[in-house]
Amino acid sequence: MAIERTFSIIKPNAVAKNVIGNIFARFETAGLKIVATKMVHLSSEQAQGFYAEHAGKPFFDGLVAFMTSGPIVVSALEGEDAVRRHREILGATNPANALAGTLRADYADSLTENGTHGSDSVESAAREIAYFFAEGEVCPRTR
Ligand code: IDP
Repeated sequence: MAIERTFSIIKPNAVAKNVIGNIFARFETAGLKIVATKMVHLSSEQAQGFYAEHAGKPFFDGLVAFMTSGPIVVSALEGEDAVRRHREILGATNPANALAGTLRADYADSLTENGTHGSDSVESAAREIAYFFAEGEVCPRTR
């Protein structure tokens, strides 16, 4: 299985619940390694740019308002099959469909305020990591 990188966001509602360490523990328990991380408070422009693929959709303005409502934690994770396994830990986008034991089952408040983000492909991950981190800020941990 290939070593991949993926990109994670702990969204404002999950940061507000004070569960950053708990979420990191779930990633680490699953064998995913944090290779970059920081807390940021997005501007509207940054949030619009990150979610550009959703521009024009009915939920876009609400999503941008939510994502700028408080600080978030952005991270790059590394591990075998990281993209798929990370999304498995997050659970379904809509918390109503998230399996018990997933982060969204535990920490989502609504479809928009669903607690966490995870890249949906290796290509998206590379783009999303580069959106927040310079190359030298990502520290490889698997050889
Ligand atoms: P993902 O985060 O699971 O990859 P996307 O479809 O890329 O899901 O949507 C990005 C984010 O936009 C979701 O995590 C959620 O916060 C929000 N979102 C997606 N679809 C809806 C919707 O139909 N209503 C409200 N918010 C939505």
